[in-house]
Amino acid sequence: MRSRIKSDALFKEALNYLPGGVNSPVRAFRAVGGQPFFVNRAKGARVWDVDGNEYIDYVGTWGPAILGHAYPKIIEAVQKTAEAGTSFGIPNPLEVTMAKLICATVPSVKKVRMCNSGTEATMSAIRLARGFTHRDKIIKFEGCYHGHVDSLLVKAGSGALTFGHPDSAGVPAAFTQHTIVLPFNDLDAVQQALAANPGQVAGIILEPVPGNSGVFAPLPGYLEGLRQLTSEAGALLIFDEVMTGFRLARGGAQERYGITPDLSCFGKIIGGGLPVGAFGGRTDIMDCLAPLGPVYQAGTLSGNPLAMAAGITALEELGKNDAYARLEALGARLEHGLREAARSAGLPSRVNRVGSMFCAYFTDQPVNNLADAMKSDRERFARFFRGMLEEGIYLAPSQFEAGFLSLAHTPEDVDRTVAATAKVLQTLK
Ligand code: HOZ
Repeated sequence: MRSRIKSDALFKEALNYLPGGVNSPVRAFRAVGGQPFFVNRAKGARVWDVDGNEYIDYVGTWGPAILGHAYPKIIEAVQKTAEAGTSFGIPNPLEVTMAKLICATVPSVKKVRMCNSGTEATMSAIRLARGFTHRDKIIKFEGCYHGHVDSLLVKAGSGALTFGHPDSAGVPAAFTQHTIVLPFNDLDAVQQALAANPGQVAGIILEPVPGNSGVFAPLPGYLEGLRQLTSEAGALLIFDEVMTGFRLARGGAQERYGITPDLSCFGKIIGGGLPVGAFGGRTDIMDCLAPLGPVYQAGTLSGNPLAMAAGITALEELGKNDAYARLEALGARLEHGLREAARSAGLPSRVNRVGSMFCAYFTDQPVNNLADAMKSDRERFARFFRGMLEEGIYLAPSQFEAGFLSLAHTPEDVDRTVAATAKVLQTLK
């Protein structure tokens, strides 16, 4: 057993001062058993805990670390920018550079507003969709997670699902009465909901590749169908690309699948590891935002120079050296290896992967939506997680999260992970 004496002591102390000992629920390891470890160093594809244990990291700070941890050019950009001031609350040139970069990389985004988290981005995009269309209802999908926005915490994924509160306490029923929740990958359900609520649906928000109930892909024609149905209904199509943006292709899932949403939400990668969010889209919609229009949205730290400097560097680096082809090759190698390991162990499993996002479920049925994901044997997943951790491989501590590859992972890291998987699976039979 790895020694975690220092981590355990820190967690004991943390429990006195932080609810559950953490600042974000999934980190508490409650879904997988055991206690969280505390990290004080990360580099490339590795993290080290305070007891000196090393792990190959497939969480990547929940997505942002696509270039690897402590990427030298990002560190340099943040240090240099910090010397000139950490926050101005006055427009700064880096905001313009960032906005131009996002608009140039994601063609559906003609104008963008920076904010401070993915939650802020989706919350603001929903408000904007409602203000623009003068309609109230929003369609979301089971298992999709759009941050901890009141009206979207309905059948939500991620920590809400992990801890059995997909509909959170503390959200008045009145706040979700305009939220329609449908199964993912079911166009008929969308068609029926739009027909049943004529002229009332402001928008449909979705993770184009859901990554908060594990990972599942849109079936062929699904995103195209949503695009067509929303256009016909006068509703906006809102892609939550907080996870998938700048990850599944430089232009995100919308580039990968060739779909043009009306609004898009971003976070994670565009901050290069600093807190950030953004939403953007069609000019006529974005111009409804204050100060031009009546939809209010604001933020003291929005466009923060440190976050802009880190994010700009990350996005520029992702434009170099076949970054996405390399991520795809690593993903394919991992997918193949995990499938082979499960086949040899004779365990029912499904490995879902889109680009550098992946998830393994312990079920023999295809996983295309939340109901399918719920068929996975979560007790077995928990044992798998703990076994992998002992082997020095850190996966997300919940069945309902995505694994992320980075450009710092090597084929050797992947092979080591596959070998560890094969070993751990033998113990799960
Ligand atoms: N909601 C995040 C992943 N889906 C978890 C963030 C965190 O715990 O840091």
